[in-house]
Amino acid sequence: MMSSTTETIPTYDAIVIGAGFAGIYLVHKLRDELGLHVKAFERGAGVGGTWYWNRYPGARCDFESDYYSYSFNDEIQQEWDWTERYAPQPEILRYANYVADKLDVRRDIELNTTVERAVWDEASHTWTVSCDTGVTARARYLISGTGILSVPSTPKFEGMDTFKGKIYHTGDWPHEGVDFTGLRVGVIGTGSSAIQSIPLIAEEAAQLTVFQRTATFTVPAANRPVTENERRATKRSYAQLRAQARRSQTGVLIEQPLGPYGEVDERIVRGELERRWRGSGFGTTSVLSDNLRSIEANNYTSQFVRDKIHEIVDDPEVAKLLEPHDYPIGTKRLALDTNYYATYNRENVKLVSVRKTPIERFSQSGIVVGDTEYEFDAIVLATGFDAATGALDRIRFEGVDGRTLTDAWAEGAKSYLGLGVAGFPNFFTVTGPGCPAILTNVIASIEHHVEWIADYIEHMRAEGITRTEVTAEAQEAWVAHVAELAAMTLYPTAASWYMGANIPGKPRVFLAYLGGLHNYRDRCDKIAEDGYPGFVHASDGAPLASEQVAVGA
Ligand code: N01
Repeated sequence: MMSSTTETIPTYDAIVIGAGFAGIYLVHKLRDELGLHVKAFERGAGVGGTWYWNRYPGARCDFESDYYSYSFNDEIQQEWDWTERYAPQPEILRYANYVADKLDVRRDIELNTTVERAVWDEASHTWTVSCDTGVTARARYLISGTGILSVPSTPKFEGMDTFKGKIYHTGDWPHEGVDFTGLRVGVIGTGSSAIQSIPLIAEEAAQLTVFQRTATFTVPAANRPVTENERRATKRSYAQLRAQARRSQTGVLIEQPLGPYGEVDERIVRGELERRWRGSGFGTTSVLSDNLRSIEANNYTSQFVRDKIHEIVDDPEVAKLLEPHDYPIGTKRLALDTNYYATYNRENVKLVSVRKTPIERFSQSGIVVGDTEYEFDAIVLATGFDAATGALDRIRFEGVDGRTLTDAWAEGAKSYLGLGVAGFPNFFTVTGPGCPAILTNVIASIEHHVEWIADYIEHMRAEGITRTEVTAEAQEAWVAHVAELAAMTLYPTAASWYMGANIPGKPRVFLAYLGGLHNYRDRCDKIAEDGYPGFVHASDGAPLASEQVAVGA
């Protein structure tokens, strides 16, 4: 058991885990606006989180950069110029670094440091955190900003270690880049990462073979450079854009539906789908308002995309294989692409379905499926992430009575609002399971959580509260509410990472609140206004030095 009274342990008001978009903002908010003594620990050698690790060819955001960026500081949004509608990964990483410098947060972030364990101490109402570097630190508040998609999932294929070529994972890409020129390359997976990288790998490789288990719905990104005039117009209207985004379902303005299936003239629906296909991104699949609730509506939209595949792909057999049939469109993450389906018209690209005959094993020279051995120089695993809970599961959180978070979540992640967990006092999770983040522009969700947590901490300090804990009742009620909303939709019918279904043995729980960011924000605001029902407070922890000042002030 770690001692909480050892004075040699550096003590902070707050410890932040991670220095991605959440961590950068947390350090700034808590340090510069609340005046707290803050320390962040980050596993990577740089800031940026997802955008630090996911450097595969074609990686870019798929919410417009005008929205997929911080809104809390007008100087930042006025100074920064996005060059494309959907910025590429190097530009987003430059942006994260620019913000970190501008806000001068680096001095409070310890890089190359993985938090391994965090232990709650009931006597002092503090957490003691220990890291792989041997660093130990103590704080009143512990806040995770560990990301939703930060732990790559690598299936254990037999014989993987015997393969003589190189194996890469899209979620942990070499920083020096990979030159596929003239190589025979295999890609496993056809999710968003594969869909972004396949067209670019195909341009370099001598041969590219894609192993597809589940065909994925994707719609054109219609990415393009941003003109100077557009940039100026956006900067002039940022205040309004951001306000609208905060009041929206997904933290971004998406074109409105025309109405439910059957209630709008079919020719109008079809025409609108055609129009949106040419440039509306996610809006393409929201022409029908009941697309995610009615299977008839969904079939209509799904079939529209399947027809498009046949229009684009020359070989009808390949087009047939690319047709998604295993889930309703939108119930697994929709992808946005640039030339994905057209890539299968290239002479050097081959599609292999591993739906009926799975990958049997890796050999020294490649991949074996049934009776066929495919030979490669390099294999790319675009096999996704242990989403939402993966990064938290890898840290040993020991809460009240030493109970671990992994134990608490053994039958599925449970959280109140995706912000706190019963049994883990003074621990806040930015974009934790059960909040809307997964289905939103995640930066909008991150900003909301950081601001809500900061307000709560300010309240606690003003009131002399040293301990807060989610009640089991509030947590159960929230979990039931999240599940109830999911059950009213088609989402649970898909074996998606939203359900934890991509990780063998992971309990199936729908990991997102479906009520929309706007309603969720209202709910969180009301909870704050009402004095934080659903949390119990105590004030008998010895005050930290900075708290004596705060309460006395
Ligand atoms: O991962 P995925 P991803 N044998 O889980 C297949 C975000 N993102 O990294 O569907 C064969 O979607 C698996 O097959 P199946 C975005 O939220 C955003 O692509 O399980 N195949 C699937 O095809 C996204 O949803 C952007 O049958 C195997 C693929 O691997 C999330 O990250 C860009 C297999 C994994 O797809 C994850 O996307 C990229 C096996 N044993 C990612 N195991 C933006 O545009 C797995 N697969 C911002």
